[in-house]
Amino acid sequence: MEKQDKIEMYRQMLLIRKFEEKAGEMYTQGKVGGFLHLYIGQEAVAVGFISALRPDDYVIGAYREHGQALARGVDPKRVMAELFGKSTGVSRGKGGSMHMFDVERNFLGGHGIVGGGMPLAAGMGFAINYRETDQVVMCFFGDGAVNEGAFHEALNLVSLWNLPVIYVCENNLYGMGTAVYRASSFPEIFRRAQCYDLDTESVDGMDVLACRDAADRAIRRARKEKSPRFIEAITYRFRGHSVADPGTYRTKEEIGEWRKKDPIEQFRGQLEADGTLTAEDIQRIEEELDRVIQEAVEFADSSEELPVEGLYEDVYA
Ligand SMILES: Cc1ncc(C[n+]2csc(CCOP(=O)(O)OP(=O)(O)O)c2C)c(N)n1
Ligand SMILES: [Mg+2]
Repeated sequence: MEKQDKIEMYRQMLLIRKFEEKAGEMYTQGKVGGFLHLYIGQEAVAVGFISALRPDDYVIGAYREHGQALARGVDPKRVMAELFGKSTGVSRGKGGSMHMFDVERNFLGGHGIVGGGMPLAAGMGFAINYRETDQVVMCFFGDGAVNEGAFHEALNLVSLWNLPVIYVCENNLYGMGTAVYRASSFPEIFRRAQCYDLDTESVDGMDVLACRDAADRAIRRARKEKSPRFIEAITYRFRGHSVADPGTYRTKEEIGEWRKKDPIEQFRGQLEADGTLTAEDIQRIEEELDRVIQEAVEFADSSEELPVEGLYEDVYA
């Protein structure tokens, strides 16, 4: 991989981190209403996987999707404006945190229903085969989704019909306050996909290059052979399930252990050690991103809300 690509991956992870920190701050100031599920700690998954895609491929996420939207190149201004509920938001302020859509970037949500994106991804894979193109679909969801019926229906169909869908399960060890081992009959999630005869693998979700490698392999096969794949990325969210989570179900020690594996700090250390990133680069990227985030907040804050008539637009009836 080119030096410049690695620097860009570092930049994108830091963009997500800074964006999410600011979003949390804006929530406490009352600027963001409704739910807010932060992606802090999981940045390597979105950036490692999405950076391997072509612009004409499809991405679909769950409700912890701000990071995926940003990694897909959705304008941070429009993501922030969506959180603020403004008309300039990616979903015109009607979706909020859980429902970011950007058709121009083939980013198709943002879904509040756990597991809801999985059958949709199968449908998108079916459309790709029907049109005979070599695009792929990348579908992100949490460990909580694997206990939903939709998981089984979707995996069965992508395998049976050879659909070019890459399922990426972000196993952050918890679904709300429930640890995986308390909810899953066996906790190695990738093994559950094997009963549908899918290619599966488990990857270190705190290692952006490991995620990128797994994505490259999966995409190559999906494009050429229409072969679906299921990847479990083991990761951790540093913050609560949502901003309203008191977090009583995990210990400070556990969180501290995972913070030592911070994906951004790890990657920065590697890039500094091999001479890819200099102290000046780091400083320049920090300053640039602080500006980007500041502009996103100013844009969101100064944008208008959608007029009431707008509620009747973009609605199927
Ligand atoms: C079908 C459905 N059931 C229950 C919920 C309530 N709910 C919201 S988030 C969540 C936990 C999901 O955890 P996971 O998939 O691991 O995602 P994470 O929050 O860890 O990113 C649940 C049960 C829901 N949104 N949809
Ligand atoms: Mg989870």
